[in-house]
Amino acid sequence: MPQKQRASCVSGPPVFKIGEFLTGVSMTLRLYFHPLSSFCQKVLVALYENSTPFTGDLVDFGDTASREAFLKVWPVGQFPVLRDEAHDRLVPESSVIIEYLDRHYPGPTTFLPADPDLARQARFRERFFDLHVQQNMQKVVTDRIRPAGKNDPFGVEQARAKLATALDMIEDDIGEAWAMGQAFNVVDCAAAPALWYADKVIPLAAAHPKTARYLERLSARPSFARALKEAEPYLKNFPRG
Ligand SMILES: N[C@@H](CCC(=O)N[C@@H](CS)C(=O)NCC(=O)O)C(=O)O
Repeated sequence: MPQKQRASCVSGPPVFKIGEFLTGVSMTLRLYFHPLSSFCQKVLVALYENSTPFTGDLVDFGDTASREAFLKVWPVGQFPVLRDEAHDRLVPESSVIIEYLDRHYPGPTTFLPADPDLARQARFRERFFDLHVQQNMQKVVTDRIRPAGKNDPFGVEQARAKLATALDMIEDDIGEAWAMGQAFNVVDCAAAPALWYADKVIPLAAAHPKTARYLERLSARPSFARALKEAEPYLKNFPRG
C-alpha cells in the first residue's frame, strides 16, 4: 500500500514519547498503537476501563524508522498489536486483544459475557461495528488522501451507502443503555470509535437520533473520553471532506 494511503488513520509526528503511558510498576503489556487510530482506540477503551497497566509504543507510519521497527514486530503493518512480555505472546487484531485482556488481565469491566449465547451475540455485534461501520467509514475517509488520479469514487459511493444501511440497522436496534443492556462490554468498545468517526462522515443527529444519544453516552464514558482527549493533538491530521 502506498505510504500516503497507509497514513490514513494516522499521520503526524508523535506527541507522546514511548513510556508516557506507563501506569504501573510490573508492566508486561506493550501496545503498538496510535492515538488517532479508531481500531487502537477500541483497545485503549478496554485497557482504560480496567486501568490495566501497559506501555504504549506509538507507531508513526509517516516516520520511516518507526514504521520499519513496527513492521519487524508485525509485518502486515496494521495496528493495534499487543505484546505480552510475561508470556512472550504477540496478540494482533483488536477483537482478539480485548478477548485476551478479558481472559488474562480481568478487571471490573467484563468484555465478553460468560453465557456462551450472549458471548456469541457480543462477538457478532462488535464485528458488525468493525466490518460495517469502521471499514466503510475508513473507505470514505482514506480516499481523501489517495494520490491524485488514484481515487475510487464508485467504491466510496458504495461504502457511504453501506455505512448508511449499517447506521439504520443500529438505530433500529440500539436501546437507551449500552449496546447489550446495562453492562458495558466489547461491543461498546468497538462502537465508541466506530460511531465517533462515522458521525464525521454521516452526521448522526439528522436521521439517527438514538444512535447519536448512544454516542453521547459513549463519549462521556471516562475510558473513551480519555482516548478522545489523547487523540486531540492529532485530529488536525484527520482528512475531512
Ligand atoms: N482488523 C484489524 C484492523 C486494524 C486496522 O485497520 N488498523 C488501521 C489503523 S485504524 C491500520 O493499521 N491501517 C494501516 C494499514 O492498513 O496499512 C483490527 O481489528 O485490529
